[in-house]
Amino acid sequence: MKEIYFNHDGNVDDFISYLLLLQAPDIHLLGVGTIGADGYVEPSVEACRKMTDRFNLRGDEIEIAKSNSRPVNEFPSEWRMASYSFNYLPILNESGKVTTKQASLPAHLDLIDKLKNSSQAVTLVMTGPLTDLARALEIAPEIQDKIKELYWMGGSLDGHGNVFTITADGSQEWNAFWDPEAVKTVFDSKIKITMIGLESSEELPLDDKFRMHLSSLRCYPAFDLAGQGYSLIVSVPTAELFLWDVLTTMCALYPEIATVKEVKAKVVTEGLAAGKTYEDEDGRPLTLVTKADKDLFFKKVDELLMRK
Ligand code: AGV
Ligand code: CA
Repeated sequence: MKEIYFNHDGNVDDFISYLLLLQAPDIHLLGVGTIGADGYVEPSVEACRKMTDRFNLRGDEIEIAKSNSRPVNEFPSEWRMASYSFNYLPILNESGKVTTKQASLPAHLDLIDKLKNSSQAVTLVMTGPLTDLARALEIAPEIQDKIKELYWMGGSLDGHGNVFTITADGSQEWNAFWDPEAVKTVFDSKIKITMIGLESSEELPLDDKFRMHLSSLRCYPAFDLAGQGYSLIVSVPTAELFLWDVLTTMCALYPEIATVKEVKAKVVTEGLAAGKTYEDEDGRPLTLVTKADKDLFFKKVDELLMRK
């Protein structure tokens, strides 16, 4: 059975990724950490605790670890606010109590602890910045031997980014921009990395068709949460929305969804291009997801959300 540790940063597609991991059969979730990057960390921890109470179909023993990592480049607060709204959704508050616990250690130390105590190698799924993993590697580099592979939503290798601020040149993806040094630390490790960047995830827009599909099946609680959750965010031309993290999670669960290419890449850590990932023959080996089988992707998402 696939052993998974999930670390995310509290935006809506991070939460829906967590929902899919809770609903998936045939895996074991070893732990969950959340970092205050594209969300605020307090509501993010709370929402994950409530989601675990409500949707943990396998009954795994899960605690939610709160990160104390800090940004190099902060996300816009308008985007981060969705974490508060998500945490107030009625379906997560119906019972009036929260049973799932917060982990005793901060997220990077929880990661070390859970990896060290795992009897088998663990698949890491990360849908936010790489900071908690980078900090864990600095303290305990030996954990690399316990990491089977890392699926990371971040970066892009086709030269385009999604950061449009005065402090960036637009060539970088946000998760990498939040902490470029962390990307370098992880790239300098020997961990096997599958990168789901903008080239593949931007083929899956959060469009009205998908929203209507979620709505039509809201009689299933997980579809309802996904539809309600996504209603908190809207796509605008200057800040388009995609199923970035959900694709990453689905590729980790069902690798057959992804078409991949073996590449070598580096990351820029200084200046206006900080956070930019790019192909370089002296770079570190990466498995890049170039394309997703959309039919299979949506079929599997449906299967998971229908479980109750
Ligand atoms: O760059 C994509 C990452 C994903 O992990 N996040 C959103 C996903 O959780 C940052 C992001 C880019 N554009 C955004 C983002 C937007 N318009 N709104 C919110 N977050
Ligand atoms: Ca994210």
